Amino acid sequence: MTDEIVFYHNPQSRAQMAHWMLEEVGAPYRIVPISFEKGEHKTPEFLAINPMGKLPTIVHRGVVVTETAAIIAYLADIVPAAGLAPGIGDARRGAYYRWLFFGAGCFEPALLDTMLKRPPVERKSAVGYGSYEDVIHALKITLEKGPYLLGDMFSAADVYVGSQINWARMFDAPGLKGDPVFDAYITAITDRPAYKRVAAASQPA
Ligand SMILES: N[C@@H](CCC(=O)N[C@@H](CS)C(=O)NCC(=O)O)C(=O)O
Repeated sequence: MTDEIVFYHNPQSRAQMAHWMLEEVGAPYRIVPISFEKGEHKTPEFLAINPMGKLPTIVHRGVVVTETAAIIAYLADIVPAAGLAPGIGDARRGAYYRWLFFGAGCFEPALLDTMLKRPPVERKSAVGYGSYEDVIHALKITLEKGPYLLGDMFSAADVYVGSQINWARMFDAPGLKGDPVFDAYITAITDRPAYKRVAAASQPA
């Protein structure tokens, strides 16, 4: 896997998660900085690549990949030597999919609804994520066994879901800060060299 990945990036965005993953796998990539202020994500050129006009977006071997979870899972697959996804046929692959999809389908909307103070829905049973509290509980009891979402194996699911937990804690989302389980988890994943490289690169000069 030597072909360069083109990475449309803005550090003030979900693209940080993809950046961390790019560093984890060590694949060659080239950053194309996208300024939200200048509206570079809504130009005809960029919309031709990602009609949503959103980041992160990557292009690899002529194929566009959007959606943070998909990008992260794709990167794990194209660099199997990085060991960030259980192989097909490995039972842990089920848990791996579970947490990636949970991150995109349950945790993210629960988090956004909570942070944006949207009124709670009346029919929790009809809402995919149930309630914010249910989502946090599901994460917590899994990480209690830990140390990672897949037990002993750090995976791309931790890059994705862990990034979301980390972000949520920075903005004081309920139930995540000052909790020993989440504290230990965040300490462990943010201690990774790839995470630190991206964090250092994102510091204002
Ligand atoms: N579902 C997408 C969401 C991507 C997204 O909303 N990105 C934001 C930045 S965090 C964005 O590009 N916003 C610019 C805009 O929509 O104008 C994903 O998971 O990657």
